[in-house]
Amino acid sequence: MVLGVVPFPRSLSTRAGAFALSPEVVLTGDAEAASVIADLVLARTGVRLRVAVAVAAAAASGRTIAVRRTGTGAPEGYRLRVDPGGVALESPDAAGLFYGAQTLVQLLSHNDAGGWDLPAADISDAPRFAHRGMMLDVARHFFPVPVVERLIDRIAALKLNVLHLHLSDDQGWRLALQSRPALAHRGSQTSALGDPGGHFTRADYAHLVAYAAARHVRVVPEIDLPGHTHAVGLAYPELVEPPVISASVAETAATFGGGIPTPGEPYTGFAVGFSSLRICDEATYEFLADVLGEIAALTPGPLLHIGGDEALGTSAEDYAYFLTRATEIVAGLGKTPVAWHEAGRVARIAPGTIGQYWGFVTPIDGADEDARGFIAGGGRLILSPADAIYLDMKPDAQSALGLEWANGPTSLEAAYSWEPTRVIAGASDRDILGVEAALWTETLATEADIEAMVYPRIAAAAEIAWSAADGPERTWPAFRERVAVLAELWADAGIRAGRIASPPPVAGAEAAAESESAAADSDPAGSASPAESAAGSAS
Ligand code: TNX
Repeated sequence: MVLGVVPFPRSLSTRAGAFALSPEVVLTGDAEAASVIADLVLARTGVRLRVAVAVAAAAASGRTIAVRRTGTGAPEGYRLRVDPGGVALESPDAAGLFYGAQTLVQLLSHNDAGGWDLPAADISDAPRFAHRGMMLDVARHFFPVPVVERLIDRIAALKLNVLHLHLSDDQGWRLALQSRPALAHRGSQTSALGDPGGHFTRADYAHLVAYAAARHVRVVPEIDLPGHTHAVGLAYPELVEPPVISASVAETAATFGGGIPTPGEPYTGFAVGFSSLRICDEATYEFLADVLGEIAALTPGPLLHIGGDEALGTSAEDYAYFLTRATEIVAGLGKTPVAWHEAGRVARIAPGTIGQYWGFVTPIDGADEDARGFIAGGGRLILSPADAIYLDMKPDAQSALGLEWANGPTSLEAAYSWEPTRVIAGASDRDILGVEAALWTETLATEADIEAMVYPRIAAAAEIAWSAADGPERTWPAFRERVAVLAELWADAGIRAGRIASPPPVAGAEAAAESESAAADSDPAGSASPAESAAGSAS
């Protein structure tokens, strides 16, 4: 039987037999993790397990799921042992218990009696990379708090631990600030495609940070600077340069609409690289101190992202001057700056600045050289190769949603088939902080749009971020089979996932029989995958 476990653990072995869930099963031990498991199991199966923190109470009833913090072992790791008579989950920390709970839920399957079973198994697990993230662009289209909450739950279920919020761009400013109220007031009214805008209040943001923390997810806020700042000019025209209308800006307007950016008017098109803060004006740095200072104070996590991408109308000299000062401001606030990879070409950015690489799996145009600049400066890299894990690339040529510029369309196989240490020559595991999938939202206006683009490819990003490169089942054919099984869980949870493409036809009778049985198990090949039929019934 194929287990829908993604990301795949360091080691997993199954034995004969199963642990059957029933309302008599008692959860014992760590109270927080026990209640997480009870909630997840209830949502997945409808079975309400009892939580008895006092072990004596549980002993009387017999079968238990025993949850224990051990204090030693790999951070975020866990051991899960399932026997027909009981289940034991152990971890050194709360995050590891949380991830063990997620694995437990992925292992659940229907039994012949109409109930739910866990297969007897031994699992030992821990992550490869510390930073396992997803970026959501709430600037091109704004998404309200409940949508972001659901996304947090869903990425946490795949053992991701970072939500990077792209909070500002040419099309909108999405966080209300006490120090600069005009930003949200004037800069957040619209979205790309002329759709309605919106913004988070400080309380919304604090709520999301806490909601994420409860699921072992840290929020990394991004204010994109010095480009991508047209919306700043709606509030503070004196801080921005006039738009630079290049041939590519005009061409993007011709292809996608949205017109030519005009000072003082909201921009609803898709062009990039036309806006800039005024680099040589001290008022700009007073603005940065206010905005970054307030966001740093609202954000408990260590990272603060200042963008730095596509400042195409800014001279190299001005760009370097700006990035030096902006990263120093962030460091002075006690945070580690993060910037897109272009900033790695600046000689004097704050030491330890983290670079986020958005070039291709096989770098072009010196993007790898830029990325190595961060390592030289004592920093590390977050890898977001655009032709693999930019989730806004069309998943297939027929998709009405998404863009294609990064060698798109990007299949699930392309999202899975790359190795982090082989992207930037000279960057070893130690230089790589982690992996982040990115969802830009120029073409995405609704939660259903998000789901169609995020799923199933986010599962590929999660496995690359978590599972060892040479780990068990860390191959495309094995991953595809597991994802097809996991898609049933997604469909049951109401997620309107994109479809999982059919495996290519296989030659030979033996192979054909094998592919038929795989189809019967999980229907990865059928035209109506579980995920797809969920999409059908929901729309
Ligand atoms: C590039 S890659 C961008 C974004 C766009 C995205 C669309 C990067 C750091 N910037 O501004 O939204 O492409 O795919």
